[in-house]
Amino acid sequence: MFTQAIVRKPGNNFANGLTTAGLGEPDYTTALKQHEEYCRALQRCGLSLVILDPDLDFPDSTFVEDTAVLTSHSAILTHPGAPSRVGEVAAIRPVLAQFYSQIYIIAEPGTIDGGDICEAGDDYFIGISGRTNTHGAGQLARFLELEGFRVHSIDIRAVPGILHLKSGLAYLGNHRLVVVNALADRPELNGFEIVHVSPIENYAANCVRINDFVLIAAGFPGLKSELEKAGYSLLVLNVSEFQKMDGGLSCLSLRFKYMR
Ligand code: CIR
Repeated sequence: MFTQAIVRKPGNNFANGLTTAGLGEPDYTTALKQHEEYCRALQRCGLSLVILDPDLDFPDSTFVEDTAVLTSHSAILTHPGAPSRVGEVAAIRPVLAQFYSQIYIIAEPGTIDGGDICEAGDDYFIGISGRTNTHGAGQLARFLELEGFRVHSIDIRAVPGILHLKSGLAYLGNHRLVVVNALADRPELNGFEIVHVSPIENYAANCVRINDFVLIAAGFPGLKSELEKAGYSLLVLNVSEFQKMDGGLSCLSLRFKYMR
């Protein structure tokens, strides 16, 4: 159950962020509209939003998910793996301090991008990627284990086409994961029911379960009908301009349950 989300509007220099997608330049006006619709969807899921202004010093800062890992008891500030994004964390800290009294920090040489961290009930999966290294994963695992979670690392460095673990994996609740084929056989996922994503729909694997809904990217009929058949209420969102910058649905918010 989530009650809150933090988002940051994209800035007009959003197109200067990092990308490997090769899908062309994002259109800023369309990105703003898509971001507004995303915010409305979060509200429809029952979340109260903190909507931060664009931060022009950091063109990728609309992808707030990468700056922190949030449990019900603590906020863990990351140290993003891309040097151009490290400074985003300082701006998120005071926002999280309004909600969390326990704040941990990932320290160098550790790096973590929040997109590599997937909570799955009592388990956490940590993707070891081009952005998240084993030092960061070790630090994060210790914080999470203190809170009683089981932690599993999944090395995705040899998996082509996924920037972060959650580019290829999402948790739906009830021990069920949405997973791209390239990750579906990983032993770390044993014990979870797997919803497979067809390779032509890999981008859709980055869906997000929020309370009674699942957010899914527009344009992926296979996964959409699979999830509908399984009984989920879907909110379908066009995030084409964020896809051009290697981002997706999960990256655009930090979601949590406010306990105080
Ligand atoms: C980056 O390369 O860091 C951004 N352009 C995209 C980050 C996407 N974040 C995510 O998947 N959690």
